[in-house]
Amino acid sequence: MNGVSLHDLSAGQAASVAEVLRGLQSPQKELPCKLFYDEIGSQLFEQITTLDEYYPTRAELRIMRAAAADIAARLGPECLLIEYGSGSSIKTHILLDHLERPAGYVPIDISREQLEHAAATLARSYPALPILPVCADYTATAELPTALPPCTRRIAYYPGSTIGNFVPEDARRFLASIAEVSGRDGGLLIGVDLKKDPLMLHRAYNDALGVTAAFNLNILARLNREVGANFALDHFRHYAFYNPVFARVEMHLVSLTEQTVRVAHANIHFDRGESIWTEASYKYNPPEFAALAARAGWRVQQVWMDDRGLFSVHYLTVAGAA
Ligand code: AVJ
Repeated sequence: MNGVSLHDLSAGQAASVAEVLRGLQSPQKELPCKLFYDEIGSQLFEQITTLDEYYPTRAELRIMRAAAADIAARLGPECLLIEYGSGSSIKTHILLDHLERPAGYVPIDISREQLEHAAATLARSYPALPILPVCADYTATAELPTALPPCTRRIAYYPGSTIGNFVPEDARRFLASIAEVSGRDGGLLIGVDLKKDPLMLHRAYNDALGVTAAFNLNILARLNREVGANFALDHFRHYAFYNPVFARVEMHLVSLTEQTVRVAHANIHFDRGESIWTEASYKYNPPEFAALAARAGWRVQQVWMDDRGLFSVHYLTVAGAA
């Protein structure tokens, strides 16, 4: 693998039975959205990013292309890039093409196959760049297992508006833990999806080809494969909508019948119409995100948006640092 060696903290990355059962046995059934990203789910997500209706990826790429030189100037020379949820690392290519003598790249992802593939691709494009991939659930462990190469400053990169998948209090906690890893001189480059026409949001999570539905339902297929569950996928409906009270898209899997499903050693009962909540995707206006980040010890230095105002990329530094 081009001399790239991977740190694996994922313990085989199987879904944790205890965490799954805790979610399915609570009054509002829920499953953690990180379970979407097994090999099949990561491929389905890559397909989502190419859909006509799913605007965020294209909007963020447009911002990154237009602002790359600006961003690189902000980040400065010899920075160490630490990417949370690196996925296919496409946006990272744009960044690395513009950074001045980057000290290294640390991609962190829960999907081992995708991480290996992305790290190998980057190693071919940037043969001199130290790449230190970490396979981990970064929501559970903020600490990095590797000795990091020396650098001018550590830059956390968190694209894709994945911060929106946390409820705001968890988002604050996660941003605060990133500040710990980055240190006093650290920076954070983060993609944040913006509030907008709710019908546009609705379409983005209800695409005509049904890829988002397949992505949502794959979580049940995964439980069938990995923890000995017997979900009948055609007895559940993908249901996604924008909730303006909470400024979030909610994705659910709604039971179409009264049914009992075996999950590991437990029986889970569903009433007709009962849902499993699988994902929240919060949307922020720039001042709202700045306020959230401030509560985590970050100060916004600059915000870039696409010309249609759909998406934003924020650069922040640790508040109180020089
Ligand atoms: C890009 C991971 C943040 O909330 O939009 C896409 C994933 N879920 N369609 C998002 C997702 C449904 C997603 N993230």
